[in-house]
Formats: sequence, structure tokens, C-alpha cells
Amino acid sequence: MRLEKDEILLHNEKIEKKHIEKFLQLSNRLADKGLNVDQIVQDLMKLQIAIPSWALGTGGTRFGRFPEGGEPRNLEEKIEDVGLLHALNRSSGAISLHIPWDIPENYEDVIALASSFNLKFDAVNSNTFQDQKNQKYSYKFGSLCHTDPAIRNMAIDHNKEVIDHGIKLGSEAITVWLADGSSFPGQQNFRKALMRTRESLAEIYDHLPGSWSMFIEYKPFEPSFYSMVIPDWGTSHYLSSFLGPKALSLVDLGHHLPNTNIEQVVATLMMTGKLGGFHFNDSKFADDDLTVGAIKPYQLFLIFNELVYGMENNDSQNPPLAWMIDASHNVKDPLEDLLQSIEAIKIAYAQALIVERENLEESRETNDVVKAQELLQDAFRTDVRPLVAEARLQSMAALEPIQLYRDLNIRKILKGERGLKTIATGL
Ligand code: LRH
Ligand code: MN
Repeated sequence: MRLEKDEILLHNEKIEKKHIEKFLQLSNRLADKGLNVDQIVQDLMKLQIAIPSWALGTGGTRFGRFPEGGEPRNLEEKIEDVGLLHALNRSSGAISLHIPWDIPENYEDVIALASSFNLKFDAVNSNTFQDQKNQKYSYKFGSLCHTDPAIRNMAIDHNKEVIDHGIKLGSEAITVWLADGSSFPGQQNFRKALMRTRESLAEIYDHLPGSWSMFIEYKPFEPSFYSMVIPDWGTSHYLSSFLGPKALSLVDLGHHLPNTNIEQVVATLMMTGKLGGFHFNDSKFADDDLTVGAIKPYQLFLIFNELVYGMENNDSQNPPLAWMIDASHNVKDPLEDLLQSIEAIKIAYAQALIVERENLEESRETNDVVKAQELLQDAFRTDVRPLVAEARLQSMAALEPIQLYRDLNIRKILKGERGLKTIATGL
């Protein structure tokens, strides 16, 4: 399904007047504080978030899965759905593929289809956490860390194949997340497992084209429940520092133990030039992959506060970041869930962009703790949605994407086209 420009223009015309009132009111307040509202809107328009190809259907848990209906049946329909999101918010200009769930049958056609929706291909993801049909060996006891060199080589070859798929698609990064670890004390030699993983990653690193990056994604547990070979940012940082400048750490917000200060992890990775990018989501307990900003919006703001500080030339040696969502939808329409997640990311970015940075640094240097918090929370408590909406309006997107998605009955149309029982590949 393809959205026509006039459907968006018609939608905006109906609500533009109300939007302009709110936007002007907020802009005047921010301008009084010496903030450059035009620049903020430009920055918001520029931020493009990649959509995971594995999160366009309804996910499930081991207890059950409740298909939404109208789910994409193949890569082409997944690209159409991301194209739909991008037409609605002009903020989802890329798709991140997972191999082998999304191996293109015809690269030209897939690239042409994606560019017809103004979409690029962001990082490609390898998968050595499942055994594929007719696979020679099993990854049951790991992949890049496996005690058997034949299985390590199989996993290394898979990652090289994923890079080759990405090269044909115009992608410039591979994300390596390993389920490798142990579920019982004594099961694994931690040192040997990490060393074998380091050596395996080095072989994959040597296969990277000049302009490519390798994102090393860490996770404290699941599906291994006693230890993971790459459990935290420190281990990811050790590996990316050992491997070389193309290796960077990927921060999946759901991959932290409760109460971890993720904004400090982000600051440290960025200050050391090793922050590659994000898998945005939210969680209450574990790797819940919930809608971004649904549970801990203040933490998301504090993370963007560190990112804006870093991007304002304080951490200039850190390469441009990869912005991606990694979510799984159990009870929401996947497309509405993704629209909400992108809105939450843009809101956190806008709040961070209106922080009075000089005053904040001055209050920090003078240990005026109360003033520092007041300045941060003034930004967090400012309703910046008119800024985010204005960025959409100037990008020819919908002022209220979810409202338009519903007014056009898009899910009903997709169910009509694809049926109620279709299940998209992915989680
Ligand atoms: C692991 C993870 C990883 C993906 C997978 C779909 O939990 O976050 O990024 O490969 O989810
Ligand atoms: Mn992830």
C-alpha cells in the first residue's frame, strides 16, 4: 500500500491552524531563552531512525502469539510497510535487515522498491542464535566462541556472507549480537570463550570493506541464563578497542541490568569514540522490547542529553551514530507501535536540544546541584511536541501520523490485501 501526498496534505490542512498556534507560542518562549528554534527543527528533521525488518509483525513470547492480521508476508511487503511509516513521519528513512530472515531474491528489485519509498538499508544483522534447516552443525553451545573450530568457522563464514549481502544492498555496517554464553556454573571457561570470540571477530573484521563498521551488541542474559560471552559495555568496548577503528559498541536499551546508568555508559562510549549506535526500545524488567519511552521517558531524555552534549563537538572523534529501533510487539498494532517509538525518540531529542547547556555547565562547575537539576527538568517538563510536529510539517509528513493511519483504516486495508493469518518472519 502506498500513501498519496494529497492524503497527507488534506490531513494537515484540517489541523494546521491549531498546530501553528501551539508552535508559535512555544517558539517565542524558547527564543526568549536564546535558543535557535529553526536550527532545532532542522536537527529534528535530519534525525532518521532505521526500522528493524523483524518488528513489522506481531512478536510473541513462549506463552503465546496473537497475530494482528495484514502482516507482511515477505521482504517486499516489509519494505512497503516501512515506506508507509516513512510517508507518515518522514523520520524512518531506513530499514535494518536480519539475515537469513530477509535474504533478497532479486537485489535490483529490492533496492528499486526501497528507493521508490526513499528508503536506505541500514546495518545488516547476522544470526548465529538459531539453527537453520540443513545447517551442518548446531549453535546450541555457541557460535564464535564454540570449543569446536569447525563451528566457529561456520559462524565466521555466516557473518562474512551477511556482509556480502549488505554490500549488495548499499548497507555500511553489520551488527553482531551473540547468544553465546552458558546456563550453569562450570559449563564454560570464560577466558577461552572470550578469546575465541575475539579471534573469530578479528577474521570477520578483516572482511569489512573500508567504509564499513562492525557494531558489537552486548547483552547480560537470555537466551543464556548464567553468563553471556559479551554481557556488558565493558566487554564490548574491550573487543572493539582490540579489533580496530571500524569496531564500535551498540547500545540496546533493553540489554542492561536493572538500575544501570545507561546515560553514563553512553557518555563513556562516546567520549572514547567507541559508540556505534542504538537499538531503541523500553523495558520494565528485562529485554522486553517495548515501545520506546513507554516506561522510562526520563532515562531516554537523559541519554539524549549526553548525546547532544557529545554531538556539540565535545566528542568529535566519535563517528556518526546509527539510530535503530529493536522492538517486538505483543499487544499493539506493529505500525502504530513503531510510530509511537519514533515520536518518543524525537521528543527526547527535542527536549535535549532545548537544555540551556552553558548554564548547565556553569552550575555543574560551581556544584550548584539544585540549579543543574532545575535546568535539566525544565527541558524535560517542556511539551516539545509542537517542535516535533513542525519538523514533520516542514518534511511534508503528517502532523498526527497515528491519527492519519487510523483515519485511512490502513490496518483494515492491509488485512484485506494480505489476510488475517499472515505471519512475518522475525521475532
Ligand atoms: C537480541 C537482539 C538483537 C537482535 C535480536 C532480534 O536480544 O536485541 O539485536 O538480533 O534482538
Ligand atoms: Mn537489539
